[in-house]
Amino acid sequence: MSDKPLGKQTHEDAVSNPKTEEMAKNRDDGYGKYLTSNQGLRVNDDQNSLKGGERGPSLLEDFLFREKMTHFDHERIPERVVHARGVAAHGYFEAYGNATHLTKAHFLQPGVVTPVFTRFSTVAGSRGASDLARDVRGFAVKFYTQEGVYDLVGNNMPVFFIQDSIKFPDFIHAVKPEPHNEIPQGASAHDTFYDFISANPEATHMLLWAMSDRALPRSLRMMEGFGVHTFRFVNAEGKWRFVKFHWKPKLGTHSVLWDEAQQISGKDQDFHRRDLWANIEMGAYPEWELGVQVVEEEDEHKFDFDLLDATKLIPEELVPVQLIGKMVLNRNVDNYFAETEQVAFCLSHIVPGIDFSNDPLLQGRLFSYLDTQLKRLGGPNFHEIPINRSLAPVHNNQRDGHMRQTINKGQVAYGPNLLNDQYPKQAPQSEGGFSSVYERVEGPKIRRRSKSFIDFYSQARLFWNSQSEPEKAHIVKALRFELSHVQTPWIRERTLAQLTQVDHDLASRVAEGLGMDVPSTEGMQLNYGAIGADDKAADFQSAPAKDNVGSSPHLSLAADSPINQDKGSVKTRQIAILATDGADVAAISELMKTFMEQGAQTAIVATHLGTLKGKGGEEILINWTFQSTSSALFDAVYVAAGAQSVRKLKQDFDAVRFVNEAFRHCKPLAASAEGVELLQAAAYPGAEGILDAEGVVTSDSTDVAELAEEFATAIKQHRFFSRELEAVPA
Ligand code: HDE
Repeated sequence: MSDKPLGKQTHEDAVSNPKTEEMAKNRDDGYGKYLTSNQGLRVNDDQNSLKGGERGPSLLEDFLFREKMTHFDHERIPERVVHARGVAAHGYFEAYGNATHLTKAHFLQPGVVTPVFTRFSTVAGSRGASDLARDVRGFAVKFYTQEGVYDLVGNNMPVFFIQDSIKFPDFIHAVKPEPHNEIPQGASAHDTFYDFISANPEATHMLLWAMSDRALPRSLRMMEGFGVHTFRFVNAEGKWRFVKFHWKPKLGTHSVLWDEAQQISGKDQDFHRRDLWANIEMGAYPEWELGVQVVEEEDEHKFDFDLLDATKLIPEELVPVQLIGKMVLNRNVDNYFAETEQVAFCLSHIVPGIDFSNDPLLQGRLFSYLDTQLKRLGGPNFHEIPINRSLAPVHNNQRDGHMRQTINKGQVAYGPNLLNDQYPKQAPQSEGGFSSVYERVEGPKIRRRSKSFIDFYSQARLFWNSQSEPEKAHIVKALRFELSHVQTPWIRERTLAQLTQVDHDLASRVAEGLGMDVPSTEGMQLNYGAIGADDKAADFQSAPAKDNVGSSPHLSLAADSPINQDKGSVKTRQIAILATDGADVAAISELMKTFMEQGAQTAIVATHLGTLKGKGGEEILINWTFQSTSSALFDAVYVAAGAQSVRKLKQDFDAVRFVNEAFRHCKPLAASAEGVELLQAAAYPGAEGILDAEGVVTSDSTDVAELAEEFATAIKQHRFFSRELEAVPA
């Protein structure tokens, strides 16, 4: 066989990235070149169309005009029906080499480094929606392995709204803008979504995730990823085990508050996209570790939930996550459309050593992704688009179709053939041929939900129990916000009825905000979702949540949660320095230097743009004004010393508001000498105790060394929710 054998790829190879090199022939920047038509004809005048007379009609003969305009008219392709808004980057995956006994997948063998392309997305909004919508985030990774493309198409939440893929079109129709008026954009706070939720209790667990802080990531670099379904690992001996995939961010998992999210959507709706792009550009490459939870085949039924049910997770306390590799994203795309828009993820892109399970949500996805690419990218040759091209050689008897790139030689396009000595030939497993796991399958042909899926509330209660008090308060506020936007009273009531099955306290806190009572569920049919017309509804009614579900600390984002332990860092954190003319520039410079050395990023926010003139005549460049930015775009705020500067800031309502909002959003704050006065000025209702609050660091002195250390410790904690007050808008 002439194909290159599977070799060991070195780390250096992958950082220079074989996929990046492979795509080189498709790149063009036009710099230093003449303008041409698509046929290579040099164009002499691209400013004027061909006309009959200077003021006369345009001529049909103008082939240059027609080519240019036709291409423009055809620039758009359908956006993804879900996950339309996304951002992606290149990088590499490095296997730790400790999974050899679990899987024969080559990219997970010791020392193997594989190029990847990773796309993050929101689900409901269209391509132009805000990054900060309350939504699930897609987390899709394409591995260009030496055995072919492998796609791990996951989300930032480990469960899903529905159990059977046949319900997906209904669920998406319910969450997307309502069809009569196309309102609201990228938001779940509307009647059709909650009508669906209130009739489909299988969605309750995921609803709580979507209402939690997980739906508002601080950064795409600071969120977990999950394969959601149970998959299988198959080792070289053919032994298989169930696995769940996890991505663990090196920077910890952090979120913003809903009030902040709404402000960010106004000030910078590209906030996440910009944050990912900027950090990669400045070399602060985001990293995640890939982990697996492994369940032996014989343990399939040892849990009180079904491993094939995608509305359930395996608590990490029951089955710990083993880390088996890491991903680094180290290069931005050259062209958004060619790469991020045209990348085609398919669950069916799999490699030997990994296999599917019978999860009915997964099985339906196996159909949908290929199907959707045919429509979106226009035909069956989308695998030839540079970003989708496999690094492993492709040979088969598939032919033709729109925009075919490969020039297949020879008279034979079928198998078996003798004319071409059987080539391209089927590969034995020993040569990397993919073979599905051998499994006995039997059962009646039946459309029915498995009874083992019908506990809709216990894991929702587990999630609720696992949240810290501030996180619980955020869920309550989110549900109050969402249900306030629902116009139909009985939809609110039915949703409360679902919530009360999870936890009475949760339901009554939400009800209080809505000015309602928690409804009695007596005689109410809570579930319409898993039932065919001839099924008995009572057979599919979930029991109430189990009493003894306990809690899973890994599900909380609190600073002391196991998922954030030892991950506190000031790296890539954005610190606003509030100062204006007359400020202590020497101290500002020292603080900036200290934080930049630790990998944080600082920006001076002042009353005007241009140069700030310090009290001793020194000058420093200003980055933003109070009109052009907002504290919502920063992680922490420092007010510099300097009597004249602070006096001006105190007179500027936007500067005062900047501090007040940062405080109410529970962010670390610091101030030196006169700067403390601005904090005091910002102590209007709801922030009276500002100077004594947790995470507020002040110093009488203008010496910033000690203050910077204490401030850094505060920034590492991300937020101080203990100071969260009722005054913070929902
Ligand atoms: Fe998707 N999903 N999905 N999904 N999904 C798509 O494929 C679908 C589900 C996810 O960055 C579509 O190329 C069905 C779960 C991501 O390009 C489509 C079901 C999870 C992305 C589709 C699900 C996901 C998609 C639309 C229920 C987490 C964006 C465009 C059975 C594990 C990938 C496209 C990218 C995209 C179908 C549920 C993740 C229509 C039928 C569960 C990250 O094929």
